[in-house]
Amino acid sequence: MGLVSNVLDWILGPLPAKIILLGLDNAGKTTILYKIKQGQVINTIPTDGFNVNINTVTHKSVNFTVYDIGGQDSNRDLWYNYYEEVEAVVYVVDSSDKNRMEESKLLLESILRHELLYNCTLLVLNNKDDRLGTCSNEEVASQLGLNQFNDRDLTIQSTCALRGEGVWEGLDWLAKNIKKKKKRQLF
Ligand code: G3D
Ligand code: MG
Repeated sequence: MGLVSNVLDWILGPLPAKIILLGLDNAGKTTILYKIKQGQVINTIPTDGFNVNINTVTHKSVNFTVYDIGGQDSNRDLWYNYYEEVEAVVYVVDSSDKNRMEESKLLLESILRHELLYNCTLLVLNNKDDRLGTCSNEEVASQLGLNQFNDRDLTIQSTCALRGEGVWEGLDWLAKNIKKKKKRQLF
């Protein structure tokens, strides 16, 4: 199967996949985008505190277009403009910010309820794990109520965006998952 899969990767070339980085402000989204960046980051012009950074990253035969969507919740209507054809949501949590876990849970629920994201894969990045007294993956999974999303492909990965730790492991998982999904659609 490994050989067949490798030949398919070669024939298909890098698969395109649009992913969106979401989460509360200050979680570490922009730090993550810059840590994985290849080439130039495109920045939209900030309007009313809303801005988007875009970068394309090729990793493990997947050509990710990564959208880092910033801005307050009050601008959520603008976020929806980026939900079309999204393959995966990368949801970033500040594991040291225990006071905002409930807020983060509500935000994640509202995002995943959106009809355009009904079928997308979910990668939760439990960020800032370099800090003392942070929440473990299990604690964050429980506080975000991730088990309610078990009908979709999901995982949680701890990261330290500042040092880039865990971020590539998260992308490895996404690449594997996205390739599997696309091959399932082909056959
Ligand atoms: P956002 O895009 O989600 O709003 P940013 O968040 O990427 O702007 O990060 C917010 C702050 O958190 C930044 O600090 C950034 O350096 C810090 N940060 C991001 N990732 C990590 C991490 O893994 N560990 C630690 N300790 N800090 C992190 P400043 O001081 O620039 O506001
Ligand atoms: Mg940001």
